[in-house]
Amino acid sequence: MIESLNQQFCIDKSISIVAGNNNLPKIILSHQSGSTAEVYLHGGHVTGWSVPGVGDVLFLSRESLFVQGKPIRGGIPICFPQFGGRGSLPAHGFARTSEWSLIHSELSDNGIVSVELQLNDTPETLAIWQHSFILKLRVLLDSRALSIELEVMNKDKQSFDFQVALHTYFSVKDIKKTAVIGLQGVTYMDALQDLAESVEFAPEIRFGRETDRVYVNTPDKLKVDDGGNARVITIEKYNVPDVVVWNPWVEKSQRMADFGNDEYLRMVCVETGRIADPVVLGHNERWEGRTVYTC
Ligand code: TA6
Repeated sequence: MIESLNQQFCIDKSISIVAGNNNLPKIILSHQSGSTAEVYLHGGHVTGWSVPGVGDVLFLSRESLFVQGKPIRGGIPICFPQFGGRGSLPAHGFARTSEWSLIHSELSDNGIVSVELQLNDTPETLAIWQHSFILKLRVLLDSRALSIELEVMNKDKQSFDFQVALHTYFSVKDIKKTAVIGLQGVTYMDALQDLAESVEFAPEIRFGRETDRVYVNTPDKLKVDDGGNARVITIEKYNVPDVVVWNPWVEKSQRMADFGNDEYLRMVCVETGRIADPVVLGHNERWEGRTVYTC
């Protein structure tokens, strides 16, 4: 499988497919500047993004599983067609535990390296979500930016609604020296308080306990200040209104089998999605959203 994928999609010095963890097919993107990214077909899951002089930007748990039917813990899980437990599907939906197809690879004239993956409905998805769809993921790697584009198409005759999010795990040196900036004045639903609504008063969100909040209708630019590493990651989003801020802290970390007990100290999730107000698509209609991470 890997050999045939390379025959179709390999681009010398830019894109190759290798056997990743547990021999799962992994796409490696390499930019001429030295930045790299990696994407598993399993889950359409970006598991790594590294920039010279900055280091690894995404967190990946040392305990993560790489097995069929289970999500990878870390990187950029794709939540679709449901976010969290907001419905009858498995948590965060089935996209992150499905096997995606690689459909396109490209080295653009300006040096941007990109791949496109696709997930269609399958007998397994139709058994739990009776809608025909096409979900496309585009990953674009530049010298200091990683862009993630999602496109949903309704191939059904009836309308359907969905939630979608990039559940992005950022690597930080020390959560106690980390801040999320740009959400002051925004209303959030606190998942630890039965989704009770509050308004964010802090110009910088800092962490000292389990934090699990869905910020609704947020500004399209925010920052993750990884003070311990003296680096700031900028997040810019398009057609993606909501942001989730999550750190499991001590007790929840201990309850997560695929997450080290101490790993909460070195990660923060800042997730971009459409959660509070699900997208409704009619027959043949499509939705697109994009998030650009820059360091
Ligand atoms: O995005 C925050 C959240 O919904 C938390 O409630 C927590 O459950 C986290 O996602 C991880 O979910 P997972 O199903 O990947 O363990």
